[in-house]
Amino acid sequence: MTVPTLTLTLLGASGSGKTAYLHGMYNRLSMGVQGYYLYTTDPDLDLDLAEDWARLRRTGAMPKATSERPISYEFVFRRGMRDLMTIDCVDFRGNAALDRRGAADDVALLEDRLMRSDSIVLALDSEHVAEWIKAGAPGNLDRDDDPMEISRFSRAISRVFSTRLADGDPVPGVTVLLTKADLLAERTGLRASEALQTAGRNLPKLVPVLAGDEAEGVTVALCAVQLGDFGAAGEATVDASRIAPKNLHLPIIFSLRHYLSEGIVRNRQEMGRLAESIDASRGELAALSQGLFGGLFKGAQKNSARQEIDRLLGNSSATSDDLRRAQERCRELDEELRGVAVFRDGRLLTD
Ligand SMILES: Nc1nc2c(ncn2[C@@H]2O[C@H](COP(=O)(O)OP(=O)(O)OP(=O)(O)O)[C@@H](O)[C@H]2O)c(=O)[nH]1
Ligand SMILES: [Mg+2]
Repeated sequence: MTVPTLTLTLLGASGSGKTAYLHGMYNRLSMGVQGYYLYTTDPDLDLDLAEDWARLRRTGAMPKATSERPISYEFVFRRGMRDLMTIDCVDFRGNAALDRRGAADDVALLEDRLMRSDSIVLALDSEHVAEWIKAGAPGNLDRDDDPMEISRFSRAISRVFSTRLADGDPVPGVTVLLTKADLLAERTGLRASEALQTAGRNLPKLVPVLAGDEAEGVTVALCAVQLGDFGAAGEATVDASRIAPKNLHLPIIFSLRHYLSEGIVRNRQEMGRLAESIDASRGELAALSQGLFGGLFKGAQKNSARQEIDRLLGNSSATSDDLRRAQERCRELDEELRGVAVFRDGRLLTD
């Protein structure tokens, strides 16, 4: 099985915690979670990320706000000795998705990238999600007064969905990432798990494009992650003794799971096509073998029909091996993902 490349794009308002999440996620997964590891193909980048994390632990210095020059990462996701997936990830500043085209180079870059993304992560700051929960989880958030900028991100995402559907391509999997999850409990007074469940049940009201009736063909995971219990200040320097990473690996595991299941659908279709071709070639061979006459000429035709059948059978067995391996990996990943709320076609599958 060749190693697939997953194009992943992070969206979310400025200061919602995208860069911090990426750093924390890398740190967590480079140490390994249940046999899964992440590493960067560029060893210098691995050193940069490791140094940043060591500084955070030592001094509490958070990564800087992202500039108009997005930062590209190429990660490889590995299980045991096998590379499972390359993740092509670019970290944009939040406003790259909100500014006018022409305002800065990264605006067009992000738009183009979003169109060819396999996976989109929408970061929502738990501070604001908690406010929404406290207000009774209402629908129709005021477009002009939403610090999460959900309606503008939704428009960008739904443009991607409709273009992909029109081209007959699968739509990207989406993770709604509740960042700074320490604030869920702190701000709502609920237990974090209760607040998360409330957010899950009401996701169609928070982000209708992802979880409402209109979300046909869309798969969405809801994950709450945190780097630590830093409170709401959003400071450039936090209290290093309060670093307490939670769930940072789950969104990537979900992306891998979604990507593999898309591959399974394609593999099944391919198996169906191969089975039809094999039947057709066998029919041809049987027809050629029936008549008594036509000697030499038919012999050559029969040989070529036999060769074609062998070739198709070879392809079919390789595809079925791919399919079996992908199904096995999906089962393993499902174990990891137990407890993550997943929506398909706008309906909650798990809680
Ligand atoms: N309470 C809490 N605060 C966090 C956590 N993670 C990040 N923060 C705070 O959020 C701030 C902003 O995080 P960034 O990662 O820079 O945000 P961003 O989305 O990349 O911002 P832009 O690059 O401007 O779009 C950090 O400086 C931290 O103070 C967390 O787990 N808990
Ligand atoms: Mg950033």
